[in-house]
Amino acid sequence: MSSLEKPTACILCECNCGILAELGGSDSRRLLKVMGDRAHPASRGYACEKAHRLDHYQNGRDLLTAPLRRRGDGTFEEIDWDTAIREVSQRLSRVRDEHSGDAVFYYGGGGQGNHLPGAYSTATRRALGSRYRSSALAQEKTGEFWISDRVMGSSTRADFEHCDVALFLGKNPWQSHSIPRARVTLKTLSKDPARTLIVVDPRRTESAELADIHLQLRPGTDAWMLTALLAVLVEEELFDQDFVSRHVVGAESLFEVLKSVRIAEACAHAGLPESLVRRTARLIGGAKAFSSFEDLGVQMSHHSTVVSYLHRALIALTGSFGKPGTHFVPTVLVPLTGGASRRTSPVVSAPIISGLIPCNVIADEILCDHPKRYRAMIVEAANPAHSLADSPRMRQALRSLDTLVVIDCAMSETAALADYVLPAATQFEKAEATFFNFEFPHNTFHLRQRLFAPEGARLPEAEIHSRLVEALEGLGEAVYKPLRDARAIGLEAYAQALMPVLFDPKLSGLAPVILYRTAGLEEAQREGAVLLGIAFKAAMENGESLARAGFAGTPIESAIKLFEAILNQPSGVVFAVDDWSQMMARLGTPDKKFHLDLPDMIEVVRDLAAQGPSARDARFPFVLSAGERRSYTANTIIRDPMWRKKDAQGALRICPSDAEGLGVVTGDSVALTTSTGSAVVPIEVSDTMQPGHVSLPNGLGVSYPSDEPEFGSGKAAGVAPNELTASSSRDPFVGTPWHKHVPARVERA
Ligand SMILES: Nc1nc2c(c(=O)[nH]1)N[C@H]1C(S)=C(S)[C@@H](COP(=O)(O)OP(=O)(O)OC[C@H]3O[C@@H](n4cnc5c(=O)[nH]c(N)nc54)[C@H](O)[C@@H]3O)O[C@H]1N2
Ligand SMILES: Nc1nc2c(c(=O)[nH]1)N[C@H]1C(S)=C(S)[C@@H](COP(=O)(O)OP(=O)(O)OC[C@H]3O[C@@H](n4cnc5c(=O)[nH]c(N)nc54)[C@H](O)[C@@H]3O)O[C@H]1N2
Ligand code: SF4
Ligand SMILES: [Mo]
Repeated sequence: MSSLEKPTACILCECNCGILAELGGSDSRRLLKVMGDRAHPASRGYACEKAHRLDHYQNGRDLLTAPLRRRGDGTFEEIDWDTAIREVSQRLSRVRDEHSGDAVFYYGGGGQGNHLPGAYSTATRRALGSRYRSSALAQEKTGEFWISDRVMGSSTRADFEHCDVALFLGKNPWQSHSIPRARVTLKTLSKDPARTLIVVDPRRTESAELADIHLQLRPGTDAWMLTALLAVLVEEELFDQDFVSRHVVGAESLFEVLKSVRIAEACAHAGLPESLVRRTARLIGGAKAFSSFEDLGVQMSHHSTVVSYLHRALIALTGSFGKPGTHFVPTVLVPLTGGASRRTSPVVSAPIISGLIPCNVIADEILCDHPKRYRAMIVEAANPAHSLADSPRMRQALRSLDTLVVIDCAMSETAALADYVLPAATQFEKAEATFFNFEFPHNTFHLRQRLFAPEGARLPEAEIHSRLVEALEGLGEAVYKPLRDARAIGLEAYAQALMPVLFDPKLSGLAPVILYRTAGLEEAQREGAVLLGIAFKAAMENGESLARAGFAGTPIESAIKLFEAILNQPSGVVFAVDDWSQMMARLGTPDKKFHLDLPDMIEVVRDLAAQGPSARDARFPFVLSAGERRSYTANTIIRDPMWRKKDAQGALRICPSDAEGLGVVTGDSVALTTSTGSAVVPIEVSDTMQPGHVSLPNGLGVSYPSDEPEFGSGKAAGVAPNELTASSSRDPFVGTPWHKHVPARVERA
């Protein structure tokens, strides 16, 4: 490692691969060169092509440099931090005092790699009495969380490195990753004749190209495909009878429905040859170790929650849990998953899963005269004006709020609508970390140290929340001073002095800020302070896993050892070591069994088996998948369109016969229309697509000040997918959107 090579992580997807960044340039503020960091315990030197373009994030032209306040005429003016903190805390506390903290809604808290803001924001929310919140997870994963919680009381991940049969359901890991070293794992699976890679996707994706079996079903028909697959398992007695009798409750009620399924018909509904579905069922049923992963292709499409249930049934009935190469429950530092709470949303009574309001009802919860509507909103490290369904209505909702405060490092579509924009340090201008830690049996955590001082007036979120909490609660030296004195003695004395704070009902909710102000960390790691509290909680809950990783002792001792290791290992640390033998005990159900007798799900499976997919609206003969992950897409984390080495305008992919029917070729533009809106977009004719299906990339259509004539100053490159989606098109149980199945019309432009 040269002196200019600094360990950090890529922030463009949830893998957060460890990288070494070579810093330089005239101002020494550029990421000149990036390579995979072999010392990172999970990615072990792996990085994909996107990481090489991170300088476009750090040096984006629309990064904010000062707090902004909206003027009466709608434009922004720069203000100083003292004014910003005073006015924001006054306006938010006024909403709280007039209507209760429930009227202050919090959205975001982190993107793909920055989860410390969410940890600090809990203190601000506590100070405001704000209880309702949401994040991107509530437009993708809450169906899976809800079902997993009901079936097994926990959420699982899978061990693709050691399985002999791998299934990707509505997931294209070649581009989207989500598992460590995805391309290496896919290629290894593909090359090994003793192992089978199965991909379920209506497109022939890069992952499907490598697969032994590609189930290229019709969009939105996964429920029929899975029902047929499970019915074959039952009919041919391919399921794991021993596992089912010992570890599964209620399988009979599902079996009863599956026995009545007309397999040939269900396969026909999915557009798949029955022989291929049977072959797939036999491979999965006969697997020594079966691993699977479902993602947006099913979670954002018809019957999403039912598909999550059928997927869980496939895991349980094949006994694919708790042994190498199958599914496991990871030890987590901060739990991100959870079941339904007893409360519902205040206006439309939507379910709250994992503590999150369904994203598709947020606009409904604002745009009404209901006394309990949200009147103020804090948006942090998220861009809901771009990422949530029906952007025109979302903009209307955000504009109608009494107060919108946005904490972001760039002038996002959401920041552009705010009353106050608070400029955050970028992820390389502060210490940051991800809580997407799902490795097994060795689980890893990486606190990245800051690479640069924040530019202009940008501040780390930890500092912003501390100032807000101090303004709201009068928190200050009376609390800080004794803790700083203890810290001067050592970490042990400090941790002891913290105990009364952590157990004080008034102060415990403000602990992240107290830690930040008193932990006395070096500048490059300062935002890591909250991790001492998180480590303590982990030591209380998962002491044995931490001890096996070398952090043994009382919870305080264990937490201090882990905290020190996190600070001293700039490429990441193994914080938990587990064993397959503990897995059954990790099921969160009271009897430690899988529960497949969910009457609501079984009823839907029965109904679906009796009928086919619903007929298409003749006005919209195409299915649009709005938001495909491609080589140079990363949500809206990088806003400069020049970061994309290819496909700068984000072409709409369409199959050759459909293109021929329209009389268009690659590079021509078409008009793409849905019930919500219309856009003109260039096409790419691709034989990876099937007739009637078109696919638009994710994360495009963000505005950016650019000199490039092809983009025009301040104009957006490409189509923002949610100008075309509808918030009513969503799962009936949990409210997740059906972005992958938007009825659309394609015409020559
Ligand atoms: N390059 C890149 N990587 C990313 C991201 C990014 O923006 N860019 N974003 C990250 C994030 S936030 C997430 S959540 C993940 C998402 O990762 P993925 O879920 O893998 O991403 P998508 O490309 O949105 O959808 C996966 C596939 O679903 C398929 N699909 C569409 N309709 C159906 C259907 O009816 N049935 C089935 N079975 N499949 C269908 C699509 O053809 C597509 O190939 O990616 C992460 N990684
Ligand atoms: N139609 C359609 N819509 C989709 C999807 C789809 O497939 N189709 N995918 C959905 C999915 S899976 C996801 S996860 C969401 C993602 O959507 P969002 O969760 O809304 O997040 P991002 O687009 O990742 O935007 C992240 C924001 O964080 C800012 N940011 C970056 N670094 C920092 C930082 O250090 N601090 C702060 N405060 N801000 C920072 C960026 O400037 C950006 O404005 O989009 C969803 N929307
Ligand atoms: S985009 Fe994801 S897989 Fe690629 S280098 Fe970054 S974190 Fe790793
Ligand atoms: Mo996502």
